[in-house]
Amino acid sequence: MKLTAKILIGLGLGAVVGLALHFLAPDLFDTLDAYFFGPLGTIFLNLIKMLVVPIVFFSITLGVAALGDPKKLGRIGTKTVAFFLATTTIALIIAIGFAYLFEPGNTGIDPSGAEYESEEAPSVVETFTSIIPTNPLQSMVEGNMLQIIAFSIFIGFALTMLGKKVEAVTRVIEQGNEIMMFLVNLIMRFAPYGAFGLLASAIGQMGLDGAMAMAAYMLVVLLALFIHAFVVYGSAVFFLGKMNPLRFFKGFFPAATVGFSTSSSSSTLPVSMKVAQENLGVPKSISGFVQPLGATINMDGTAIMQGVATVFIAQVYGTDLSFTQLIMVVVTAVLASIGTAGVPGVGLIMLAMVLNQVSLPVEGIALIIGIDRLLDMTRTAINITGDAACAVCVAESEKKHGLPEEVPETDISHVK
Ligand code: DAS
Repeated sequence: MKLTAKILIGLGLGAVVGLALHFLAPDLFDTLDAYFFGPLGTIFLNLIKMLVVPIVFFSITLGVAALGDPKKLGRIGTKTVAFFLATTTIALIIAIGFAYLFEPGNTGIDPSGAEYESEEAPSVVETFTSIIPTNPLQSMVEGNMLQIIAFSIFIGFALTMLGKKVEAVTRVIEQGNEIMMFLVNLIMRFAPYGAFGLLASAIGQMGLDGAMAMAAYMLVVLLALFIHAFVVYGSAVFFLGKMNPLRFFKGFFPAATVGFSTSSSSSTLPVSMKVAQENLGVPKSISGFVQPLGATINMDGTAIMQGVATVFIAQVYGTDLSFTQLIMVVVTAVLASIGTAGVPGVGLIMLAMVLNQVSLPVEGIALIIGIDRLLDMTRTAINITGDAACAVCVAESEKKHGLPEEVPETDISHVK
């Protein structure tokens, strides 16, 4: 049976078991969650997290080195960032439009007693100035993705400019990348079990009672997420990527299920890249540059949640947002998504930054926090799908420039 089918079965079983235990045997659920579901999900999450830093370093370094010509790096970087900003802005317009159309905040929800302690969000300026690492090894130890990406770009650029002088180092990095991809294959065999544990734990803790009260809000977010994915990404891969959208969504689906399970773009990165390269034919040099960057700075799904949540909270508190304020929501949410790493729940933390920008009570977040985990799963799957869509479009656009040389694959067929 295909791995995707196994992961879907793991997800489905996890949801059913978690929900059943939540309603029928909550005490048994607590015990199972503590000693089985939780550890099972955490082991899977940690296994793929283990590969994130080395994979980001190897893939971006090789991606930049394989691009060869620095002009190519500039061209690809420009296209990538332009795609990210455009799709995130469109995502926010869809989100805010739907929130005004369906008015989920006008369903008689009482905001009294809502309390939320917002965490300090990094300012936009410090987000950009802190991209250059003062100590690259410390950045790797701390998992500071933007700094690791910046350092990798510099190393890749140096490999290109020094060429044969450093071919031994280039070879070592190529082999390191192959080792990482081998390990991804190995770990993915555990994905169905990890997905089961993560879903059983999340659904079992949340139940559906919280969701009913927030049904309107949740449905508007989910509708905006799927419209954005199928309409915006579907159109982009069709017109720009010259790819049948059905092939794109079917091909990337295995990675989307892992993103849904883990609620973390960064943790899913090894799988996202493997799937984009193997199922969508994205060259390693493009995938290795676009997807790690996207997992860190491109979060359309998160921006959609922030757009809907801001209007929802304004509606619940009876506040009318002016057009200028809505523009500020779009700008702040786009910048907020750049500053956030792709880890579970980070979108909610950045939502506080957006609410502050338009002087809305941050306490409003308490109204939606209960069901945020389920929405986080869905928006993470959309976030990484957007990164893959960008990689497909950039790869197609580079064909007329002559795609960069492929990094030769080490033969691991004896392992598969
Ligand atoms: N979980 C985040 C991600 O990994 C998204 C979010 O928190 O909104 O993409």
